[in-house]
Amino acid sequence: MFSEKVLSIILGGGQGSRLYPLTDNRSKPAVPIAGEYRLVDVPISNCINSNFKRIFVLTQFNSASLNRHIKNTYHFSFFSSAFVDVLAAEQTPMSQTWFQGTADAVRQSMHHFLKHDFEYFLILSGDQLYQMDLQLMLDNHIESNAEISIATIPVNAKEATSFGILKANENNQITSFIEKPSKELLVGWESAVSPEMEEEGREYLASMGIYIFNRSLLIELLANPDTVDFGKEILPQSIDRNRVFSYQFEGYWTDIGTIESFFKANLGLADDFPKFDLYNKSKTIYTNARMLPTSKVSGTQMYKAVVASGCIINAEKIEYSVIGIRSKIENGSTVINTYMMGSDFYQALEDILDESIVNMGIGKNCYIKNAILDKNCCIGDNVKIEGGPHLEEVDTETYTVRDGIVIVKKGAVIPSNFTI
Ligand code: ADQ
Ligand code: ADP
Repeated sequence: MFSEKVLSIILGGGQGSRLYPLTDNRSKPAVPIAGEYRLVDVPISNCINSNFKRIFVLTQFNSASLNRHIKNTYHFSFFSSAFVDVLAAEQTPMSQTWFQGTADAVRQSMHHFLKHDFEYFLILSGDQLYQMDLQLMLDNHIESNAEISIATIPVNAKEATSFGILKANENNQITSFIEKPSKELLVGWESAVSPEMEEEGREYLASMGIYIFNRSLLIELLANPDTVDFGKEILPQSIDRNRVFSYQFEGYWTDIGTIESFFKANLGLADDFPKFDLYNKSKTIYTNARMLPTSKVSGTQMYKAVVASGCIINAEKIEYSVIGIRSKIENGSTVINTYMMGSDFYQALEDILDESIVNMGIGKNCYIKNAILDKNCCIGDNVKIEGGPHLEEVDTETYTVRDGIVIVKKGAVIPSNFTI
């Protein structure tokens, strides 16, 4: 059984331009993370672990890999009404445009939601890494007699300008809210926080972009077609009119909507004690069970390396890196500070033996540092890729440089002896 009270809606992404080129030919929820998962597995798993098992994923465009991933991964019992469904922006007689923003995405899909019985909408962002018991948030919402609840987390002044910032009274009722304030506007928005948070300089209460709305209230608020965004319109306008409460969370939570934060969060899994805990049974992150063979490693020095299933690794050295499914790395190569996403399939033996083809994976005697290698990359022999602040931002057919990180595009062929 699962909670009948809640319908979960995951905001799977707008155009995803901040994660370009990873979102070039897939929707944002389908972007691979942590060697064998997809971004969307995180909010879906949080919902499932909280016993909320009716889940819609809203996305700006339909991508084959997202649909395949959801279909292959989330099977519920034949007798259960649990589901995970993808809703892509669609043209209907009522709406002929793409989603204009987060609230508009929910409005345009409302006819799908209202076919179900539920009391609360749970709205979640699709590009965050965290593990949270959302049932506790619902309990708090009900106990406070709230109409809207916002999950919140203390952040420092630098981060505060990228989030919705709020102030709450002693009962946690939110009294004011400002979306992404400039440094100047932030003055006076500090909140009383726990001594631990204060010590870390985290004195601003930020919205985590996770909301619970009473069903009838959200329907009413979205009836106004001028409201396009939750952060910009719906929430600031509701503070004075409705009972809006803060549900404070102090665990690990990070937004991975940019290349830099995405890169850091992935490599963070190679830490001795990763903040995102993939080893806790009650917080399992689910993904496609691919039945891959175990990984095979030979002659490689590995320091803080996370290696997914199905890899064949003969590299010289792998350091502080995440190596995704079905990756192949040949002799003499060094991989440092790199997220290699892996491959969708194994190459046929005749292709591997064909000397005229650059094979999938990393060839011999390469040096790869500060890079993201998207899936199915073919990197020849003696290739040097070294990201860092010395590199200018560029976008070529095979790679992009952003925030000093080299991103080799999906399926790109980098010929032998190439240097970036
Ligand atoms: P942002 O994350 O900057 O701030 P936004 O760009 O609206 O806000 O994205 C929220 C979520 O919705 C993301 O997962 C995004 O991918 C998705 N999304 C955006 N546009 C969409 C669309 N048209 N269709 C479907 N999904 C879409 C928000 C809040 C802040 C809060 C931060 C916390 O506005 O107040 O602090 O989240 O990360
Ligand atoms: P995973 O969940 O394992 O990452 P995806 O669903 O993203 O897998 O992609 C694997 C896809 O790759 C499958 O749809 C499969 O059809 C495709 N594929 C398998 N073999 C090949 C091949 N030889 N060439 C191109 N694509 C392939």
